[in-house]
Amino acid sequence: MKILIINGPNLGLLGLREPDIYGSTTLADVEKRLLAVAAEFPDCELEFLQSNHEGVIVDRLNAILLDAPVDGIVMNPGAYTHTSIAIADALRACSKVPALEVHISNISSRESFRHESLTAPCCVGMIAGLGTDGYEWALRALIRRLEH
Ligand code: CA2
Repeated sequence: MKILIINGPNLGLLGLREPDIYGSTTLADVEKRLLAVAAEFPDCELEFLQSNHEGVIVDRLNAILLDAPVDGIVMNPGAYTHTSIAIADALRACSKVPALEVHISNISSRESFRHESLTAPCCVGMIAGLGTDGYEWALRALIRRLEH
């Protein structure tokens, strides 16, 4: 089972700025934690991508249908959540592969421009507001879904 973990723009700064909103855990810490979770399951492989570029994320999603298949996706599209028809279309194109959207903060309780997610309707579900723990819950939920 191969799962792609995508983090969008500015999430490479996790733990380094704005700890009041996003906490003090770094992206490297999150990825380490997710690798430990994956190791609990036989044959579960993770691939990580963090990019500040919309096209890089679209390219990786398109590659799922071409030469780099995966079984599931955990994605925090960052600010592209609220703006990117291109990422939403790319997710829709590979909708046979379940995707779970993660937000560290509770986007519903923040500024109104963060309330709408263009990408969440293309996912099987969304976890928001649980801090960086949300990535772990998303990965576990996805693995459970893929196992059954
Ligand atoms: O809550 C989330 O996970 C968000 O996807 C984070 C995005 C924001 O635009 C979304 O509305 C909600 C922003 C990510 C920026 O990450 C930073 C981390 C540390 C320091 C600065 C930015």
